[in-house]
Amino acid sequence: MEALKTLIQDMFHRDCSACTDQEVYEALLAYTKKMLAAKGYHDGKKKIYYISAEFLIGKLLSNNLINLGIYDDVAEFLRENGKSLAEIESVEPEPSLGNGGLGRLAACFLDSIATLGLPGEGIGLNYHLGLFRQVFEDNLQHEMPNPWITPDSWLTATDVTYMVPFRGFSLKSTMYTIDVAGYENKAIRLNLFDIDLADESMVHDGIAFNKKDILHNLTLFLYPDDSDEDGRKLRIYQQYFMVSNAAQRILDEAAARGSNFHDLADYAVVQINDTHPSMIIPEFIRLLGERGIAFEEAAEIVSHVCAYTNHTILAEALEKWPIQYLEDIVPQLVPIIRRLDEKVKAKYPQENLAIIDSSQLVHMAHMDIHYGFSINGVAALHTEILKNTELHQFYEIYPEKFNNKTNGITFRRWLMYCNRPLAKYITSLIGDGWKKDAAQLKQLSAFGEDQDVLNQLLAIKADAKKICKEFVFENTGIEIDENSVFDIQIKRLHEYKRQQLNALYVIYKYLEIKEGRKPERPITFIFGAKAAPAYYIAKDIIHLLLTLETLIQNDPEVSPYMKLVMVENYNVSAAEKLIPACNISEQISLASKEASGTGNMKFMLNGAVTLGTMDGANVEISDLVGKENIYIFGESSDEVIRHYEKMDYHSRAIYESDADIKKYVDFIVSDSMLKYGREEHLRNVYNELLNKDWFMTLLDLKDYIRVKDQAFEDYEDRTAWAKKMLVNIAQAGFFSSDRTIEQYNKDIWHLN
Ligand code: 26Y
Repeated sequence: MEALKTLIQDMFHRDCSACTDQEVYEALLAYTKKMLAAKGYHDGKKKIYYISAEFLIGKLLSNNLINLGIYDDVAEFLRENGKSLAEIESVEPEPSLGNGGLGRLAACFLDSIATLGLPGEGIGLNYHLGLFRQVFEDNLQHEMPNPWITPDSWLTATDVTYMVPFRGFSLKSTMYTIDVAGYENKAIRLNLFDIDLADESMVHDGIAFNKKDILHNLTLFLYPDDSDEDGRKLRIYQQYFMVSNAAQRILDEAAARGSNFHDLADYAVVQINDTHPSMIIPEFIRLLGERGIAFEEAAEIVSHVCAYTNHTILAEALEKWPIQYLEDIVPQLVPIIRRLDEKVKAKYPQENLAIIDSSQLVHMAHMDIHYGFSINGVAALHTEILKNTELHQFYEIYPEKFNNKTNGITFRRWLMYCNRPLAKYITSLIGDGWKKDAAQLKQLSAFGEDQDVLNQLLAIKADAKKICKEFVFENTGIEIDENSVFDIQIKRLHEYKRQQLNALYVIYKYLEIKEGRKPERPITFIFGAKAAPAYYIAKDIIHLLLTLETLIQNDPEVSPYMKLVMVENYNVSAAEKLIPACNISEQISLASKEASGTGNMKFMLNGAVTLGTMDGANVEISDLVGKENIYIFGESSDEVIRHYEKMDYHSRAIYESDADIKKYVDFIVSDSMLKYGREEHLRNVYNELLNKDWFMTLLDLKDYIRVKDQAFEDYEDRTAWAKKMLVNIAQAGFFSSDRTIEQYNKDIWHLN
């Protein structure tokens, strides 16, 4: 640590012990950046470009220290100087470059690409104000800007710039780089493009701003509100800016490595992360044209470079842009897209295969599938649904393009960093081979009858809950009971994820307690979720949860037995505090709707037991741990799909025929609730459940209550529960993103 000591002296002319936390942070940032740069980058002829609208990377300091192998040394050095790494970390702003699973997956993938030594980089946008910062006021969500770029940040400006043409004007870009260290390996780059004139000062009243002022607003926010036309067009400006920069860079790099463009596929492979980067296909064709390659050949070249990952079957996320919008914004792409569409129509005249449909909408995913060489789903069930239902018409003509890549998570952040005591304990039992070969966690299975090991797992969990209790208190002002069961649902707020189902359980439990049936042990229900600013019913569900929080908190008959806390501004840092402390992991989406989920994997790795439906990767978790080590409830995806096809699900019929369900739903708009909540919002949720309930909450409610009660009962046999924890940890190795990336490389990317 001599070098660090000297650096601190040089920067602040003082000893570490005399510096402020902010100063120490700045020194560590400079020190770490230098070490990263000195490592160099993975190189090779062919390179993977992972293009994504989101990279939810989380704070970087500790993760980098771990991957550089100096975390313990730095922590020790700081301790000797009267500092704590945890407090220094709290100075670091959390980059706000993502929303949920898709963005966090991209971040885990960068870690694994670097760790496995593959030549690659991420390409995205440098949003100044990120997604919004969530603030609760009067039990309602409000949105504020989330600035994260400070003068001394992980971003390094480069001299790479391009011109990106739009109708009527061009924008100059600048590329910024964040180095991502591999675990005990070289680094790769995350390259974020920005405009030079971004003007944060135009934002007022929360997150409002002039959506037409593209010259100054292009990179302010991730997912600007698209409930009006200007908002939707801004998203197209953003997407094109991202992919034009990406395509120009990729062609430049390939040329520098010796490509003549005809052989581009030997130099570059592009992974298109959902449809947000899909315009890279026509943009490549345009740029290849400028470089002398005719349309037909350019289309062929691109078809060997681009691969598409689908992350959802929800129609709203399969983007379709009116061709007129593209005409208004990027007219240079329109003739190319039309020609691509004509080629498709000449061969396959069916409307459901068209790129441009009869309403003049451009189906971005269809373009990806026709002109990409690979399409993958993100969990086994999800890929089967794509093949058999959602994208069946494409599977019939291109069966060889479809493949599954079950998601994964990086164990460096989601165990070694966020749960150091558990990571250390695992190493003491099986050595540290698991850090690079996660499958070795299976060796833990040998300890299933070892009472000492089981006790130790329980003790580590109990400690994590104490630490989490502090975090929850700081965040919510509510004191939770560390001896209660921690039941946690943290993820984006979406109706299909069914936070409302969990809320109905809370109501059921509340009424049970009111009627004198108290749980054996108190329960703490923990939520964290942001709702998209224009997704009103999602915000109403947040209001329901916050109103329940207040109601319970103010009811002395109930609050000793249960609490509900909703963490404000749920983000990666909050997840790192909550996941190690979890007992029951809520993964309760309507079967068939959650493509994979990755929180489910983080929880199991940290010794939580899943309560979930047979959806997404839950199916694979269930297969791995066995039915005795997971709590499964609810209708199967086949049944759910049948209900959709037959249109025979009517929530009101269930409500009217089941007095219990009626009681719980009615409670939403009861006097008890109206005392603390707003009628308008609560009634919206009530009406939605009765009249629409698109995601079949009431269908699964009774089974959910039954199975969840069983889980709470089983929790009381502490040894039996500890065995379930052990099995979950031991079986989590499959969900390492190292495994996922190895599969991408073997089946899709083919890098050396
Ligand atoms: C353009 C807009 C409508 C949009 C914005 C964000 C569309 C989609 C998204 C984000 C999707 C997303 O996060 N999907 C999640 O991807 C994870 C990684 O594959 C999956 O684990 C998770 O099930 C899926 O919901």
